[in-house]
Amino acid sequence: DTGRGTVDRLLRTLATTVFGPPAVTESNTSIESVLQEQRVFQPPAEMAAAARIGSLESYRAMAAAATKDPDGFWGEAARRELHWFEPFHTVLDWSEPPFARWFEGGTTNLSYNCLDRHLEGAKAEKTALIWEGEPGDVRRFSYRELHAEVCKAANALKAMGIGKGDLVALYMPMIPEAAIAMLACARIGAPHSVVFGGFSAEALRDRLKDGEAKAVITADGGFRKDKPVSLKPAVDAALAEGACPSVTGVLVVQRTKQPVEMVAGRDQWWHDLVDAQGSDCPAEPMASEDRLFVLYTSGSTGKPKGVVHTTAGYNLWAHLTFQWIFDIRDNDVYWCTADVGWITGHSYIVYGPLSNGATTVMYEGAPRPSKPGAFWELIQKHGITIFYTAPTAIRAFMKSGRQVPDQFDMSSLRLLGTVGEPINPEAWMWYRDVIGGNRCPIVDTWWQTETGGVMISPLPGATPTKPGSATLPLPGIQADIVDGEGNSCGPDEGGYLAVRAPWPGMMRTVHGNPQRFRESYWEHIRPADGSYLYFAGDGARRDADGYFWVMGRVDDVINVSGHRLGTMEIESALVSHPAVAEAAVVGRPDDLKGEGIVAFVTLESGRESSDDLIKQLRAHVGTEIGPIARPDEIRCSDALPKTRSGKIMRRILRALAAGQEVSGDTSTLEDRSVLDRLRA
Ligand code: 6R9
Repeated sequence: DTGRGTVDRLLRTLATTVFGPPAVTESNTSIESVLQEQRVFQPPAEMAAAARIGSLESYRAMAAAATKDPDGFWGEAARRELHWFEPFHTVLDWSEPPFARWFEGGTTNLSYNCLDRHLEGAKAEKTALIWEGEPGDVRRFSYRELHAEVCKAANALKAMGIGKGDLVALYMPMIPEAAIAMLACARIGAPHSVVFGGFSAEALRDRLKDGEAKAVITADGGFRKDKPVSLKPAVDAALAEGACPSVTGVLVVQRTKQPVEMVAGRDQWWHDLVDAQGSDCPAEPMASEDRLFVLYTSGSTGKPKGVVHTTAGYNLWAHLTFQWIFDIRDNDVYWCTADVGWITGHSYIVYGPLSNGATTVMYEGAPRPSKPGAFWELIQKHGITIFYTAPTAIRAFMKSGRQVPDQFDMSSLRLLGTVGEPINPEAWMWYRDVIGGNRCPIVDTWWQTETGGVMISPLPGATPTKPGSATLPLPGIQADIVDGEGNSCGPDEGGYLAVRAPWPGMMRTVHGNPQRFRESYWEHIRPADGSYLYFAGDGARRDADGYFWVMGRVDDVINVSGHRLGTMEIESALVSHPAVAEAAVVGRPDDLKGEGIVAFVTLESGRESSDDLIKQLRAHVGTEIGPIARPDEIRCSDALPKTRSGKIMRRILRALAAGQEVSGDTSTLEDRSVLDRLRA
């Protein structure tokens, strides 16, 4: 059902889910406060004067040119911004939608664009990467040094028998070797698949199997909240009993010096193999549409899907968007706090910054009780000028109070960014005031794993900002708010966020499942004119100025602290426990995490609910998926609210989980007494 009524209902539920009353400020953050948000902040005049795109008029002119002649716009950008071994002959082949082919005929290499082309002249000695470990150890790499390290790692991969087209999985902490390994894979044309280090052995195994990975790069462990946390044992568990026969080699970085078992003939130390290699390894010319990486993300159904990105289009999009949204300057020191296990780490820690020859900062740690000011200390210490983080982090900082950041000198900052979830106006204002000293513009960037790079965002020298709005689509992006038939919605009418035309950074397919790619993104909404429209899975509205206000997911995906999780994934983890007969998982508003996870379960007959069992179930989800997926609350009951056709009525569960009145139609419930028992 994609009718208007459903959209409106979902948007209303989402509005309270996402912007639900927080305990963090005195003012009441509610959907009303977002709807009534009137504040507008102009770009600082000096920034506008120096910017590549320095006014709303130049942005509009650029966007209009891109709409009028997309091939001309993208073709010119690709020729200007990337190095090509062979030029492309076709900008876009959209003859078999939704399968796009960009820059056909061309060959290029992402690792070359990120490294080799910066080696001429002074840039070679510029700092490419500043890394700080949680214990405070610092490593710096110039572009020349990073190039040498990447070449050595690429040669090591070759020595392991990895070649063009072989998938390499990375399961790593936030250490320089993670970025080096990604660039080494790209260099030899071996697509990588980075698996977030917080995922469990089971989750890793699923991804290794689905991607038919040939090798795994990992570490003994990493530091988290002042403790070493192991990684290698999870790799061993994932590979145990021949579960992943495609994997022939494991490369292990020594980070924490925890004891690890090395399997003879399979496992090798990075410091043995990589350090012995030569520092020359020419970048492999890759066809534009050669697979660059696979990154798994949660959808509304079944197992996580492997989002496939390809070489040239992704490179161009990460490069251009980074240049536009941060209006990057040669002396900027840029820091994005994401993990390389997520798309934000791919596009905006590694590829976007390096492709632009910028200085990127990578931090292994997180703010923690022993160091609540860890982030601000890093900004002060490294003179960071651009800071990019998630709303969930900002809300946590708000809660602990401004006295923490106020102890640090953050006058080096000139620009702030947010990503991952909607930001409530109060958090936006706090960020601007306390972190940005009321001086730095904020770019609230809306995008997804699937879009490769940012799609909707202010340009810091051009776009007046409104707290809580991601503002306007980037040039070339035909974003729209539509109803179930693909008709554009009017001002302030809620609808689905969609994109009407292909763009270079779009995902190309779901690994091994093109049908799922079609169904998940292109078949929900079929406009009458037969055109293809990308369905993002988010609900949003556009105000009278054309500004986008993203509300959150309209599908069964929940966003916990900016991490995407499918409710179905968590449900199947729960029902794989012998005590559980059936499970339904929903999100509920959480003032820090955006959404929390609530699971309703019915137990197998003969099983009794107890604190101990609940604990076991939480731990079980942790083992099946990872600690981030553990429900905040598990409620046992003897039945779930279902329609007569047997569908679980999640709307009711969402209301119950949020402690709200169950409103709307409940007449389709098969057994109304279930509701009373659940309430009790
Ligand atoms: C980059 C990233 C994508 C989902 C997306 C949306 C939410 C991301 C947002 C935002 C509102 C923003 N999202 N940025 N919502 N405002 N600025 O996060 O990718 O992990 O794939 O998540 O995150 O719901 O659909 P991914």
